[in-house]
Amino acid sequence: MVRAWYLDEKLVSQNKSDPCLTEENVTLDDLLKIGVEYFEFDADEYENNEEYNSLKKKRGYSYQDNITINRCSMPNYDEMTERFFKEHIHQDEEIRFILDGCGYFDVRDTNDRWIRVEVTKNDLLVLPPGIYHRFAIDNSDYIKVIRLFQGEPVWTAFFRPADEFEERKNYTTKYYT
Ligand code: KMT
Repeated sequence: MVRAWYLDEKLVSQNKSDPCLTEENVTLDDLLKIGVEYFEFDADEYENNEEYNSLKKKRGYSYQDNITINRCSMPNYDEMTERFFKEHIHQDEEIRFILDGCGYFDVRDTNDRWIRVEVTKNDLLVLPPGIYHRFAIDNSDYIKVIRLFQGEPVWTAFFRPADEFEERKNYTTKYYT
């Protein structure tokens, strides 16, 4: 089950891979209000899971691959994890289904505060295009995920400030009331 909470930025600056857990919990409804969607599927049985396959079909998630983030298995680990943790947007949805391990997606709320979303096995998270976010591996330094995408994948990240992008403008129009 996914957990989410407001971040204490001072704690993060000491160690980005620490949960930096606070008492300020965030619910799935709160996440939905900023366009972040959560689903749960059995990561050991997902291939024949009707709901998983119908979600993929309904959303047009035709592309799928796996990545594992871990110092030993990722050749450019330092560069990649640094990039993931730098605040950015994408022009498309970011869809990640966690097969194993643990990590944190930090997303900005409409007051520009960081919400930390802990993802573990069975969690599927969808970040909308244009949301400022970043990713940190947790202290165990291991996560294995499926990346889904609509059509040909584009992994380009636009680092903040990226307010001029159409997708960012669309995002703020939709969620900043
Ligand atoms: C991204 O684009 O920020 C990522 O793919 C994060 C790593 S997936 C757990």
